[in-house]
Amino acid sequence: MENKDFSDEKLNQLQDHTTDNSGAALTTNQGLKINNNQDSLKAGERGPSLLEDFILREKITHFDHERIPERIVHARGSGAHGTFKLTKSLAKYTKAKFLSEEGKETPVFARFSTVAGSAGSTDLARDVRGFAVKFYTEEGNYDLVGNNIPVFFIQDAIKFPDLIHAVKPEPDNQIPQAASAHDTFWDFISLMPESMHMIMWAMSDRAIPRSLRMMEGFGVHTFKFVNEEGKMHFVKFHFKPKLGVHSVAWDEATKISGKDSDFHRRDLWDAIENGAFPEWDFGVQIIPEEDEHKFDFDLLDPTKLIPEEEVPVELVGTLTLNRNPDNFFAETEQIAFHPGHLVPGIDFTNDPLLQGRLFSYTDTQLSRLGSPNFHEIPINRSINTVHNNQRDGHMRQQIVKGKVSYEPNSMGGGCPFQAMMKDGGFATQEERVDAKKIRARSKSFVDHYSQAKLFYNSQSAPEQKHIQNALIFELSKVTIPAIRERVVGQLAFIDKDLANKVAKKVGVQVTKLEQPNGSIPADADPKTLQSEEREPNTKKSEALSMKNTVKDSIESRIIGFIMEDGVNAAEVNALKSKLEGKGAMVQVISGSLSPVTADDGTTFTPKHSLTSTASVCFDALYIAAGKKSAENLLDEENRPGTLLFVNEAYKHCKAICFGSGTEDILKQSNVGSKKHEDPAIITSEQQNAGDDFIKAVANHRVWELEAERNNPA
Ligand code: HDE
Repeated sequence: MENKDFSDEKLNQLQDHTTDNSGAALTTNQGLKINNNQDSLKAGERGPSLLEDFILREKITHFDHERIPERIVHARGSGAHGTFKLTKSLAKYTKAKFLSEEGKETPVFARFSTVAGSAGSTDLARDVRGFAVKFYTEEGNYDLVGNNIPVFFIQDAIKFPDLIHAVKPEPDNQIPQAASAHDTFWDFISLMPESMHMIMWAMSDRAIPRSLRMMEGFGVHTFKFVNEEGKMHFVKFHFKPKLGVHSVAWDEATKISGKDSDFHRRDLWDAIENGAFPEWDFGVQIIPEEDEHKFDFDLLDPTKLIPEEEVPVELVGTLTLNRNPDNFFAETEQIAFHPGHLVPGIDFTNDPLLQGRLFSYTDTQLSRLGSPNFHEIPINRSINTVHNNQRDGHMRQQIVKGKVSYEPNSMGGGCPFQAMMKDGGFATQEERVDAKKIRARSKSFVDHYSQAKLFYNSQSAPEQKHIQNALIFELSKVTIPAIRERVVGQLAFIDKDLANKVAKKVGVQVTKLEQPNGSIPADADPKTLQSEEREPNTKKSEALSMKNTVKDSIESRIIGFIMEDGVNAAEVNALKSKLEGKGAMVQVISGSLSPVTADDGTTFTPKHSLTSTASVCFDALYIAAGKKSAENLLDEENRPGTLLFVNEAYKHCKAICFGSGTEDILKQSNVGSKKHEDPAIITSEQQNAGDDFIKAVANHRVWELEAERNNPA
C-alpha cells in the first residue's frame, strides 16, 4: 500500500463512467435504438401528437429538467484535472500521506471561480477568485477550498449571508450583475470595518487577473497539521504561480468583458490543450503551537495574513493542471468541495468563519445536487472505496451487499469496522476547551486597520494608484452620499492621502468616524472594543506587491501579429520562431480572414480580423515588418482598426514591437508622441529587437509609464 502509485487512479475511475459516442447508434435512456429522431408520433401527418410517444416524452422530460441550481456564490467557474507532486516531505509536521512521501503524486481537480456573478457572467468582473483544489488521496478526498486573496471580508460566519446579499444584484431589480459597484455592497462595507483589509485587496489589481494561471491561491484560514506523534503545528497554505502574478488594466477588463467574456475560461482551456500546463508551487507557513500568541493579531482571525517576513513560505510541492474535463457539467459543475473534507494529519481551527463553513458546504449540495448521495457522482468519488452504513436516498448508486446496515453488528462480522488511528483512522486533534457559552467576539479580533495599512503601504506607486481608481470607480456608482462618506471615513484610518484623493473624486468630505467598529456585542462597552489605530509589526511586505512577482517567462503569452498583404516573410518568420521557441503563442490578425500573401509569395493564415477581436485579448503586439503591409494596414478600410489596436495596447502599457517599414503606423498612432524612454516600445532599428521584445513581454506591463502613455500629446 505504502508505495503504490495513485497518480492515475482517479483517471481510471472516471473512465469507467465515461461514454464515447463514436460509431454508436442513437438510443433512448433504456438502451432502445431509435429509428426516427426527426418526427414525433402523430395521428396522421397533419394531426395532433400522441401522448403514447414515449420517445418524445422521454426526450422532452429530460430536457425540461437538465438545469440544476447554480452555486449560491462562486457560480461562474472553470476547472481542470491535474496532479500534485510532493517535492519535500512534511512528515515532521503532518501524517497526511500525500504530504509525507517525497515524489508522491496525487490526482487533483481544481476549480477557479468568481464570487458574485451568475454562471454566465463575465470572467473579468472585479472580484475575488475562488481557488479550490480536490486532492484524491489514498486516504480519502482532501479539499483545499481557498481564494486568490489571503484574507476575507468578515470574521464570523454569521455575517456571510449579509455580505453576499449586499454584493449580489439588488433584490428589487437584479442590478448589477457580477459587480460590487453598487449601493448595497458599499452600504454594508461602510458599516463593517473588519472588511477594510480585504477591501484593499479586492480593489487592487488582484481582483482582475490576467489569467487564472497567473494568480496565487491561499487557504485563507489557519489550519492544523498533526504528525504521527500527535504534535500539532498551525499552518497556512499557499499556491504560487510559476508564471508570476499578473493582472490586466481595469479599462481592459471592461473591454474584455465585451469582446470575450469567457476570456479566463478560454485561456485555461487553450493553455492545457496547447500543452502549456499551468503550474503552481505549493507552500506552507508553519507555526509551532507554542507560538500561537506571538503575533500582533490572532491566528484565528481570517481578516489577517501572516507576513512572509515573519514566517517564510516553505515550498514543498507542485500543482500541475494537465487535462481538460471531458464534460463541463459532469465534472466542473458537479464537483462538490468542502473545507471539512479532511485526511488524517490535517485538522481545522476554531476560526469562527471556518467553523461556519463546515456546516454550509454539505448543506448547499443538498439543494444544488439534490441528494445526500452527491459523493457518488464520479467527479466527487474518493479513490478509496466507501464503506459505511449510510443507505438509500435519491439516486443511490452503490449496491451494498448483505443484511447489515448498522454497527455494532455480529451478522456482518462487525464490518465495516472502526479503523485504529495507526491504520489511518481519523481522530480529531484533542483540544482543551474550558469556556463560557457566549455570543461575542474576541478582543484579539478588534484591530481592523493595521494590516490594511500593511497591504496599502507594500504596494508600488502604480498599484496604489489602481486601488485609488478602483475605489473612485466603485464609489462613483454609489447613489447615496452618506455611504460614500462613510467608506471614505473608513479609508482615512488606513491612509489619509488615499481617503482625500477618493473623497475629492466622489464628492464627499473626509470625516473622522466616531466609532470604527461595526460588530460590537450588545452588552459590551463600545469603547473597549473599538478598533485601535495600531501600526502593524511588519510595516512593508515585498510579497504583497505584484511588482516583485516572477517576470522571467513569456510562456503561453499571446502575441498578436498584425499584418496585411506584402508583409516581409523573412523578418516575420524569424521573430515568430524566436517567440514560439520561448513558448509564446503567435496569432495572426489581418484586415480580413483571407490568407495574407507575403513579399516572397508565401501566405500566413489569420486567426482573427481587425474587427473580430481587439488588442485587449493579446499580451503584446507585433506590427509585422514590410512597407507594403504597413501601407495596407493604413488604407481607408483598415486604418481605424489598426490604430485602435496600437493605441489601446499602448494605453494598457503593453509591449509593442514595430517591424521594419512600419514607421508610419508608429508615427500616426499615440506611440508617436512618446517623450520618454519606453522599454516596451521596440523598433526594428534596435540591435536586439527580438530579445528586447521578449524581455518586455516577460515584464508583463510598464505600469510605471501608465500616466505618460495615457496622456499622449
Ligand atoms: Fe465559500 N461557499 N463560504 N468561502 N467558497 C461556497 O459551496 C460559505 C468562504 C469558496 O469551486 C458554497 O459548493 C460560507 C471563504 C470557494 O465549487 C457555499 C462562508 C472562502 C467556493 C459557501 C464562506 C471560500 C465556495 C457555494 C462563510 C475562501 C467555490 C457552492 C462562513 C477561503 C468552490 C458550494 C467550488 C463555495 C459557503 C466563506 C471559498 C454556499 C457560509 C472564507 C472557492 O457553501
